[in-house]
Amino acid sequence: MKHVICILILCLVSVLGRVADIGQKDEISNVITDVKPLTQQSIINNTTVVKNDSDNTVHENLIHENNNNITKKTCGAHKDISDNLLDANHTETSSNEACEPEARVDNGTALILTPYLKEGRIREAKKAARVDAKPFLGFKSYSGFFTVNETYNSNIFFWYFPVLNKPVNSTPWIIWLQGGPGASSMTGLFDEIGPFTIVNETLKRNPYTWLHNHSLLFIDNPVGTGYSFTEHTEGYTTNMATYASHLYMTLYQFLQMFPELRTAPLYLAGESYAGKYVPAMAMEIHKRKDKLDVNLEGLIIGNAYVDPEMISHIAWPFYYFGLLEKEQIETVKPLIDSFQAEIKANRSIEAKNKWNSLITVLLFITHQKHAYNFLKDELPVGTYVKFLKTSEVKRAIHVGDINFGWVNMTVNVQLAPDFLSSTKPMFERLLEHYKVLAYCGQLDQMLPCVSTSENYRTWKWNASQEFLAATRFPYIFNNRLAGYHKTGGRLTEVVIRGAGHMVPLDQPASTQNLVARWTHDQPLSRRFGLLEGSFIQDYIRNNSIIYL
Ligand SMILES: *[C@@H]1O[C@H](CO)[C@@H](O)[C@H](O)[C@H]1NC(C)=O
Ligand SMILES: *[C@@H]1O[C@H](CO)[C@@H](O)[C@H](O)[C@H]1NC(C)=O
Ligand SMILES: *[C@@H]1O[C@H](CO)[C@@H](O)[C@H](O)[C@H]1NC(C)=O
Ligand SMILES: *[C@@H]1O[C@H](CO)[C@@H](O)[C@H](O)[C@H]1NC(C)=O
Ligand SMILES: *[C@@H]1O[C@H](CO)[C@@H](O)[C@H](O)[C@H]1NC(C)=O
Ligand SMILES: *[C@@H]1O[C@H](CO)[C@@H](O)[C@H](O)[C@H]1NC(C)=O
Ligand SMILES: *[C@@H]1O[C@H](CO)[C@@H](O)[C@H](O)[C@H]1NC(C)=O
Ligand SMILES: *[C@@H]1O[C@H](CO)[C@@H](O)[C@H](O)[C@H]1NC(C)=O
Ligand SMILES: *[C@@H]1O[C@H](CO)[C@@H](O)[C@H](O)[C@H]1NC(C)=O
Ligand SMILES: *[C@@H]1O[C@H](CO)[C@@H](O)[C@H](O)[C@H]1NC(C)=O
Ligand SMILES: *[C@@H]1O[C@H](CO)[C@@H](O)[C@H](O)[C@H]1NC(C)=O
Ligand SMILES: CC(=O)N[C@H]1CO[C@H](CO)[C@@H](O)[C@@H]1O
Repeated sequence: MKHVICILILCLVSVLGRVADIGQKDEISNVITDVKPLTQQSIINNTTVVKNDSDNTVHENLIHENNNNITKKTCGAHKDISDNLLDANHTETSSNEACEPEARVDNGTALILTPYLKEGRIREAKKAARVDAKPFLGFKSYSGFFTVNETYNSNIFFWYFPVLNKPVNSTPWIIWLQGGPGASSMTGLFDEIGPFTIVNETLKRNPYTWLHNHSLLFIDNPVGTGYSFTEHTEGYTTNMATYASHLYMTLYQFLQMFPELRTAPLYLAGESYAGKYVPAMAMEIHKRKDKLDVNLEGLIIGNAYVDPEMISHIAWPFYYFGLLEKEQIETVKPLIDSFQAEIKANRSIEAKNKWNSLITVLLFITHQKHAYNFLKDELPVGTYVKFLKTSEVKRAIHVGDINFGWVNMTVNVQLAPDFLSSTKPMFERLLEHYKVLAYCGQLDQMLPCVSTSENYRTWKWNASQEFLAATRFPYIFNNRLAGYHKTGGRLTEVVIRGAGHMVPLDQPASTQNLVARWTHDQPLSRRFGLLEGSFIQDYIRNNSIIYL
């Protein structure tokens, strides 16, 4: 029984780009029940503090239009700017007290940057966000929070690394969004593409970091994920419009602090459930491109969940990989049928529950612990959490005493109504303006390449024919076959050999190379000119006698 429960827990977090620790039952069940009421109601009912005062420039419209009647705070009104901070305690401050917002970077307080930006204190914000490089092998970085919903005091955590030894304003930059929903982008940072990783409890450089050729911005999204937080149960995200708008507000504020990135080519990247976040954020940027001065060039998705069609045939790859026999599929068929019926009826929450059950059963029958790489018994992920929770690190990255969970199940459950949403129509629009790299780890069972690939072939945009007609080439890296790639009509599809769900974790070297080449418009691999359809037809004609 325990086995099943553990697997169920695993499955609850399954489309995530990450896997829960087997055996962490207690932690997870705590998480599920921790939708707790706000402790300091007055903060919420009293976010509107004072109107602007003459001696301060308050920047209007910092936040998204929806928000523009909310907070105007000034020092002149003798309200501490920290009213907006997590531990706000409405203490009276005397009138002759300095009205500079404090850089509250100690363990006890999170660094909320929004109040600085509202007052145009950009330089101070940047200074406060600067991370002490000492605990991080000397890498320069910045971190902090941006408020995205003042009513519920919802704040998004970011950690930004400017590119090394290259001009920031012209080198491509990448925004990384983990899947989940509810998985922290710190997994992307420490276990996949960031400059350092934990090896045997020690921080080590990651030679395959994407930072060599890009500036990197990691965002914990949606609210409640990783170090991002909200103070109210209503603050959780339940739909695409909300996370799209929160991501946009985060970017808007971030660019005020780092305007040098406005000209640098921007790529939005993520895996798994980020197949929704990435295009949703891109659409928001696209719709507001007159207002937001940014140079969006493309989208990168890995083993992405874009459309319900991609998950509806989940049992078959188990069968084709030889893990499940036909008779077993027959046994599971009633569950498969009922899962597919929920998809057809567009019932998100029910479909998600049945999908969880189905994977639980498939893993149980096949005696697997997870479905992220069928050649690996264990996934070496999440070992960074202990390091990230140390006092020294928390102080350095300005997160105060905010709780960190590498997967927040509350976020995961709250977003269930979004489970069956599709971003396929968004990709169909975005491909007319931006390029898209869709890579796929071949050994993944959650979002297997065959399912994602078949879905891409149903996308209709003005150059879909070019994509369908394009030749697929071997992807050669270090003189070895590393996968396959195909490009047509701004869409590049790559299969990475020997990788599972988390491609940069399993094949870091080839993935690093692939992404850098793609963002720099370089050929991905040596070309093999003889693989066009017509040549293959000749080849079959000329050689068929050998085989028939
Ligand atoms: C705001 O205050 C009212 C009472 O004045 C209370 O009923 C309500 O629950 C509060 N709202 C929030 C979001 O705390
Ligand atoms: C805010 O400040 C501006 C310029 O200092 C002033 O014109 C305006 O009336 C003020 N608004 C309020 C609500 O005090
Ligand atoms: C804050 O979030 C709530 C719940 O999602 C939403 O109803 C409200 O409009 C948001 N407020 C703003 C200012 O965006
Ligand atoms: C924004 O303004 C409207 C109209 O003045 C008001 O009804 C609403 O409560 C305000 N929203 C917030 C979050 O203050
Ligand atoms: C808030 O201030 C009051 C009065 O100064 C104090 O008693 C209380 O402990 C403070 N609360 C926190 C959370 O700091
Ligand atoms: C980690 O430690 C174990 C045992 O001490 C050792 O066998 C292993 O080689 C180490 N791994 C690395 C990458 O250093
Ligand atoms: C999940 O997010 C909520 C809201 O920020 C937070 O209260 C809770 O502690 C988080 N859980 C974990 C395990 O991080
Ligand atoms: C599914 O339902 C959601 C609302 O719950 C709706 O927005 C969406 O358009 C529906 N999708 C389909 C394919 O009918
Ligand atoms: C800082 O956080 C650590 C644990 O993360 C805790 O042990 C310590 O007491 C905290 N320090 C302060 C000043 O809150
Ligand atoms: C597709 O549409 C975009 C935007 O209108 C245009 O720039 C592009 O050239 C078109 N591509 C093709 C192949 O027609
Ligand atoms: C990536 O950066 C490395 C180190 O600076 C450089 O050698 C390499 O050419 C770069 N690759 C691309 C595609 O720009
Ligand atoms: C709605 C609400 O709780 N408003 C309170 C805001 O704070 C002031 C004093 O700071 C109270 O008087 C209000 O009742």
